[in-house]
Amino acid sequence: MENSKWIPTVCYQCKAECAIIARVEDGVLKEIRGNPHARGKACVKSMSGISLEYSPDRLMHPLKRVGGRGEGRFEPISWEEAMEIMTDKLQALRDSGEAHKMTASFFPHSITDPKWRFLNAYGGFLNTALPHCDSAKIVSWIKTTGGVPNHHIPPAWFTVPKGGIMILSGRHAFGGLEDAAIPRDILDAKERGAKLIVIDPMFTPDAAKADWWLPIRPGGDTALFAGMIHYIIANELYDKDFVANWIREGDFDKLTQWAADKTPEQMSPICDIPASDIRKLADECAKAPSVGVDSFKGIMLGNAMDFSHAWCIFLAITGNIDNPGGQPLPDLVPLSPVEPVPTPPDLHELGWHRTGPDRDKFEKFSFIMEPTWYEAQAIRNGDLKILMVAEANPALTEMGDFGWQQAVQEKDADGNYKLDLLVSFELFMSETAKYADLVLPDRSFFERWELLYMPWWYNYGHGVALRQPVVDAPGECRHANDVFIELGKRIVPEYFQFKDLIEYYDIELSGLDLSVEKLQEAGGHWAPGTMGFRKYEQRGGFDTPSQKVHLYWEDLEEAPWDQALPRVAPPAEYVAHAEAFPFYLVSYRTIYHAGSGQWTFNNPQLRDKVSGFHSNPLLMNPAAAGELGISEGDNVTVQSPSGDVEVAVALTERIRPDCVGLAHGFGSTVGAVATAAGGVSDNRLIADAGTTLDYQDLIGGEAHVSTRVRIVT
Ligand SMILES: Nc1nc2c(c(=O)[nH]1)N[C@H]1C(S)=C(S)[C@@H](COP(=O)(O)OP(=O)(O)OC[C@H]3O[C@@H](n4cnc5c(=O)[nH]c(N)nc54)[C@H](O)[C@@H]3O)O[C@H]1N2
Ligand SMILES: Nc1nc2c(c(=O)[nH]1)N[C@H]1C(S)=C(S)[C@@H](COP(=O)(O)OP(=O)(O)OC[C@H]3O[C@@H](n4cnc5c(=O)[nH]c(N)nc54)[C@H](O)[C@@H]3O)O[C@H]1N2
Ligand code: SF4
Ligand SMILES: [Mo]
Repeated sequence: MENSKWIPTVCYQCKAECAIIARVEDGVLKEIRGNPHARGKACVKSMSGISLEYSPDRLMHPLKRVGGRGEGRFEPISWEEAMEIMTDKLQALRDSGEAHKMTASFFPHSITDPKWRFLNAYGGFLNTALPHCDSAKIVSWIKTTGGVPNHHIPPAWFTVPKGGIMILSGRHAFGGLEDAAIPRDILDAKERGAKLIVIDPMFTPDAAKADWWLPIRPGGDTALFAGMIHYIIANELYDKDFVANWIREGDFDKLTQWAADKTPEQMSPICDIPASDIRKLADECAKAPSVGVDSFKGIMLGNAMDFSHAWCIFLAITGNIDNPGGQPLPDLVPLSPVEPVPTPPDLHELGWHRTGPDRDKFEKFSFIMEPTWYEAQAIRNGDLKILMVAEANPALTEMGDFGWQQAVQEKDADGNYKLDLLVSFELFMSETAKYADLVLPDRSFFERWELLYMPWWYNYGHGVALRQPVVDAPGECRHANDVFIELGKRIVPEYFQFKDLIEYYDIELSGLDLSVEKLQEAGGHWAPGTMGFRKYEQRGGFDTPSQKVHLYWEDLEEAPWDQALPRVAPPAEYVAHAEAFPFYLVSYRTIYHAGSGQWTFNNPQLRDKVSGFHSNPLLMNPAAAGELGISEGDNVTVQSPSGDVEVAVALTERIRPDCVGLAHGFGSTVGAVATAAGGVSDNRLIADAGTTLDYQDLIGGEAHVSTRVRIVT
């Protein structure tokens, strides 16, 4: 195998972005593995990346819509024509003083992504998929410690000491991967004598490996943590040094008052965990050398802010902030700025921050960036004119996906689409691309340069990683970053003086005495080695205004309800629909698929009936099914207050009897493999985000996972 070589790069078959090595033989991709030099692991999606790379469904040429939106009729056009269409529309909107009515939805591989730069320079704004998951978590940590553990910052599981406790609460870490190395790290920690505790209404693969599974009632997590906080305070089991030295004066007293009536007995009926178990878990956590908690979908519950707040409090009073096995706080190593640095528009000043009726309330926003679910509402309001989507598939991922699909087709009195331009950068014709005016063929992650600068990424020790081309791109594929740089050069050239993407990255890396070439020579990743622990001790405090940990959030005293300390009531949607819709809908991920897109759902290996994940039947507990006379394989209609789907039932003991489970991401109507296999979209059942806009920002979570349903036979 003379012409065979292994090239280090970064996987992107899901948003975890793990360190991998790819073997290329005579210019052809042959094999993918985890990068051993970066503690990397490759999961099943990654290893089937060859099927993605060489899929016959790959987009090769720019396409322009010829039919109505959604009809899926396109004709090939040149890149120059596509660039001119985009440039003209963007220029016209900007000239009319409405640049802020342009938005881009993309997955930022870097906080200095050139697509983001374009948005800031142009005056549009970023609307990302990220706030779907965990803005509440990010905002909670900022409010508590001033630091920003992100999206993908679970505890550093490889640092958990013997006897440490690892809690997954609404977190399917073995399937909804934050990094393919995490299952190994958790299991290694168990080998060292740490304990794994899984709190989940489903018996997940994680639960199967756990020392203890607590089948919580959906939406009960805040109550469970509140009960533990009560017990720990009442029994003086908190970390006295940490509380005395590092918690803002007065906060612990307020917390003690708040916790007084949150006894395990009071909390037990809300979360459906016996009071004795709440006490036992609290006791174990208080006495353990470390406790790490991870959650994702738990954070998307209707009361996400309350839960993430309760969880921050729990970790603070047990002394589990920035300690081995606890919640790490990232140490940001800044990249060099590419001058001149564009200033993003002040959307609030423009009157366009949030489309909901209570814009002023959103000063206390719980979302870092504009969540995608404002898209549909903003189109209807006439507040969104140009939407550019890259690496996202809102037509299937939006709450109430049908609402999004209708909104992009809505026309004004003159018969013009309210959304003037919809562009989709994709690898395949996707559900979203089907509605687009322009469909632009992107380069896959095997074909492009990309600097990953998410300083907290699990694998990279708060550093940078390099994605590099390992094979040539087919047809006329162009990297979305190059297209945005070209748009920048045409529309806002003062901010795009650099030659190309490589020069841009070189400037950014220069302050670290790195360049793309040096990074490549160094094996594709670099870390400052400063992760460290208890950094607040050396620095004399946290980055909060008081330099101490804030448990009480006075800025939320005057939200429509007092949220200065967590509310323990279940999400409003659960309560409102409890009678007519007796089941909780649990949507969950599997290791085989990423989000909703063609990248995995159109991959024959990952859709294989035997070795892959083919379809998404409705999971039901046999006891609940029996009461309704439902047997394995029966077709049923699942109805929610806002929609319905027809689906076959799969019986399993692995789910609470009051829940039904539907794997997320299915329901595509395009793609040879994706359509041949079955599946329904869970988002058909979930209320259109427009209906909950007025309070969604404040509770800090969406209703993706707090929908109630009934089953009709
Ligand atoms: N393979 C794969 N990996 C991924 C992704 C992917 O699509 N595929 N997506 C990435 C992204 S964007 C994200 S946000 C993460 C998501 O990662 P996770 O949030 O871990 O993923 P999910 O499987 O959607 O949900 C986790 C669990 O929450 C449980 N759950 C539901 N309601 C409740 C509740 O009220 N309380 C508790 N305690 N548990 C509850 C579900 O049963 C499920 O097992 O995964 C990331 N990694
Ligand atoms: N009901 C329900 N809805 C959910 C969730 C849930 O659990 N339940 N999860 C929510 C969460 S946490 C999130 S983060 C969002 C995610 O939602 P989205 O951000 O919309 O992400 P995906 O569905 O993963 O779609 C990614 C798209 O990018 C394409 N793609 C892959 N690689 C490339 C590439 O290199 N270039 C380009 N241009 N395109 C590429 C894929 O083919 C796919 O169509 O969904 C949310 N929606
Ligand atoms: S979790 Fe798997 S698919 Fe996702 S980036 Fe890591 S190796 Fe790739
Ligand atoms: Mo997410």
